[in-house]
Amino acid sequence: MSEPAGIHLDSGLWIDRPDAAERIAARRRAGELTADDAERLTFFAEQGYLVLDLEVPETTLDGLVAGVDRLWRERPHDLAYAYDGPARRFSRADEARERRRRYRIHDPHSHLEEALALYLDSQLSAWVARILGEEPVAIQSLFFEFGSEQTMHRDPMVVPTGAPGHMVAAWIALEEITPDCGALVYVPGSHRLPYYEFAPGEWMFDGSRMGEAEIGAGREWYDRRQRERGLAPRLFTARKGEALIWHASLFHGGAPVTDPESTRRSFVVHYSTRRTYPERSLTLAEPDEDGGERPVVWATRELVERGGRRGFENPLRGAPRA
Ligand SMILES: O=C(O)CCC(=O)C(=O)O
Repeated sequence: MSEPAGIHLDSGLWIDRPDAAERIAARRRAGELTADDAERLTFFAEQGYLVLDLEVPETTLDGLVAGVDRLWRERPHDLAYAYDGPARRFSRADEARERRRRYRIHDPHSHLEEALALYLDSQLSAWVARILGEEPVAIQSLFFEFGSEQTMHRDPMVVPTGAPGHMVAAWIALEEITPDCGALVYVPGSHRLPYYEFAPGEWMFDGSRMGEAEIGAGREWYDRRQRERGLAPRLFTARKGEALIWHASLFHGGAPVTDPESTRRSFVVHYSTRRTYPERSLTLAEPDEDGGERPVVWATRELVERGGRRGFENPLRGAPRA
């Protein structure tokens, strides 16, 4: 039996059209882009990522890291974290057991000024706007203290958006990132691959209906596609303050942590197009009456704004105690 060809995810965004390179050249001729910006955009269109030196003060990066120590002391009930499972309120976190590799904090921009500054950073936002070709909106932030060891994936497989493929993400190094700390791993050029069909017509992974069998079959299918095209993974070993911006469809994940003493402090922002993304939601595992847990969806339409740049508020911000 021949293999399924996969699904083409039609974002409708200019960067995904076959004439993207010509459009960049035309905008360069019209003086709308500098030579450097045109070169970087062309690289992004071809490779699916670009690396930037952020012009943020070091105190912002260090302040965010110090702020996370404070969050661990205060454990706010209206902030979420996840450790090897669903997101839960920080007030339920157990530092001794859970402050370790693979944990993350969701939307710390609601509690830390430095995280908000990066969430709405002007340089990142300008690049994301250039890539999307329209007004972006930051939709979520994540803080990682250690390597995530996250499975290789493409964001549209797991993160819903209003329009297919309307997403860009930025990964910011809050300290020097070495190869042994479980650095971000990505596959240049993989954004142009078709999508595996987990079920007929479905490119998203749905954990309520799918499991290890679908994950394994998808991994094999994608591995073969990458090998056929000679695509190979690369580690983002970064300097403090460097950021990698990736295309929605770029394969990425967390490399294995080989130095158990290492940290990998990093901050991630996901963006979509403001026009197509009206509401942000977050599902938490909340305690139920029987001593178990039930999923509760928190949603918000509230935006935070700085200098005309917008992002969604943490949906849990200001929530009453559970
Ligand atoms: O930081 C990582 O290890 C992975 C982050 C990631 O996959 C994401 O935020 O989409």
